[in-house]
Amino acid sequence: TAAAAADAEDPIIPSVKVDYTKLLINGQFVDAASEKTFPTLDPRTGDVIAHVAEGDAEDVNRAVAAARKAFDEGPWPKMTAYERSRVLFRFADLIEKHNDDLAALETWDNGKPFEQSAKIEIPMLARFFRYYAGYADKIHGLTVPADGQYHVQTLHEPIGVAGQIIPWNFPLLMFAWKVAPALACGNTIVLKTAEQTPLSALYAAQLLHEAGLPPGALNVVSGFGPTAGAAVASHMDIDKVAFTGSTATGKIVLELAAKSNLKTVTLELGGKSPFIVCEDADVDKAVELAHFALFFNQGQCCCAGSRTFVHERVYDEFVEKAKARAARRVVGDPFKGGIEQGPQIDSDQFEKILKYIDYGIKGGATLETGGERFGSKGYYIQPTVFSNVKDDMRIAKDEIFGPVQTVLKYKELDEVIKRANNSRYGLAAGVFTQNIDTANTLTRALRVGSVWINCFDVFDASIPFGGYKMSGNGREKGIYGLKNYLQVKAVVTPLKNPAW
Ligand code: TXE
Repeated sequence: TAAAAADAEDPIIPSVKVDYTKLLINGQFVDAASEKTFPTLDPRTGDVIAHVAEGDAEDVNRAVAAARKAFDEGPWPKMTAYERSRVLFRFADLIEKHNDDLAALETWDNGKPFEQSAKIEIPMLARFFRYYAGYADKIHGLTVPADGQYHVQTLHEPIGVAGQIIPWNFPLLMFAWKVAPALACGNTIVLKTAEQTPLSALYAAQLLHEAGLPPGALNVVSGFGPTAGAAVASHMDIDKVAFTGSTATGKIVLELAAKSNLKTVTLELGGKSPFIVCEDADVDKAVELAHFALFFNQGQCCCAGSRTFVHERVYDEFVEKAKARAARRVVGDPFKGGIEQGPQIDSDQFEKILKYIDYGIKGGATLETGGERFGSKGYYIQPTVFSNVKDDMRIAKDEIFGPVQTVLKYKELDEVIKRANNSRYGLAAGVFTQNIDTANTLTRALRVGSVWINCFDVFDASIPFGGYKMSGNGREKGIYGLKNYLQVKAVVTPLKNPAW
């Protein structure tokens, strides 16, 4: 079998060197104050890739001091916007030059297919920085026609020191979503990467300095959530915190921000996004798109289409074909060509997913395919499909964050709208139909931050992304993403000669 074949071969060792493992504070790579390190693991085997400096509260203090100084004294926020944009453009060029090394680090630390890293994610990283580089010198306020004899203008200013806490599922794209708009607006940053994937951000941050970023403008602290992450969220000298991760941790971040200095908080949290296949759907196309919507990135997407609602008229055919498609999914060493699915990120997530598969079976859903680990080492899981899923089952309510598709049957449009909206989450939705009226109805009725019609996971830099309900607040990407990093100052001057 494919599983046996995967086991028989040793994992491919990428040629990239792991050069950067220390904390990046004030433009220098330094050890943690405690001199502690932690291992970052290869999800294909569980073997150690490298030992990385483990930052905690004291290192966050040092990083914040550097970011504060770089903000208050410059040069970053005091440089002309054009100069700032040129640094970001040069960084994008360097990303392209180092595409394959960045992609190799990303795949090694995360387990995602190398082809996905090299052909999609690293090019998108460059694209994001170019997108926001273009904004840097086009950010400005308004002249406001207030009542009375006043000249009123707004100044759009950077907020100050931004704390950013990111997850492990798209380490470099999360770096881009956070760092690019913050720098474009002239903020300085303390970035806390995920403990599972510290490597690629350190490499990228080094390139950003090579592109001309002054010391202190971006500080990167690797480390754990309850120590380094909590220190960022509760720091008195951080002006804003942006977080992407689980809803449970998002609540903690918001609480820590409130208890400290009321820093503004933007949150991009979990989801349980509906993917709705209407009765007029071309079933083959719907199966393929629903498969992509759920299984992409090992199912580790906040917006994964993880509740596949299928109209009863096409349900049986859909389930048969979805099962066959999942069974055909190519799982294996992500460094090999043609691989669609690598390992899950770590043993915690691996165990969590297997536990949910068990809930599915015990809860009475029908296991159509998969359901077990793939191979015998590393964190691989078989692509899994459940049919006959009911709304109140745990697999239909909770974020599984793995390669587990749950298929639910529906009859009426009103019914599926209610059921799709009956979730504490509201991140995204997929709609598959040829009927414009159905598409328009669903678009307006669904309480979610993104609706993809006959497509899914379209992540262009210009398109805003964020959640309704417990999927978070604020929008990242596009022009909306700038708002998170700007203060608005109203400036009022009496007019001396009102007649003019
Ligand atoms: O998330 P955490 P985990 C979901 C997904 C997954 C689950 C758990 O369902 O199975 O969350 O994953 C930092 N103060 N998502 O445990 O804890 C942490 O170090 C400050 C959805 O990895 O949210 C990391 O940098 N920070 C998701 C980041 O928070 C803290 C992406 C995310 O970790 C902290 C990832 C604390 N007390 C998981 N505790 C998405 N929305 O895309 C942890 N962190």
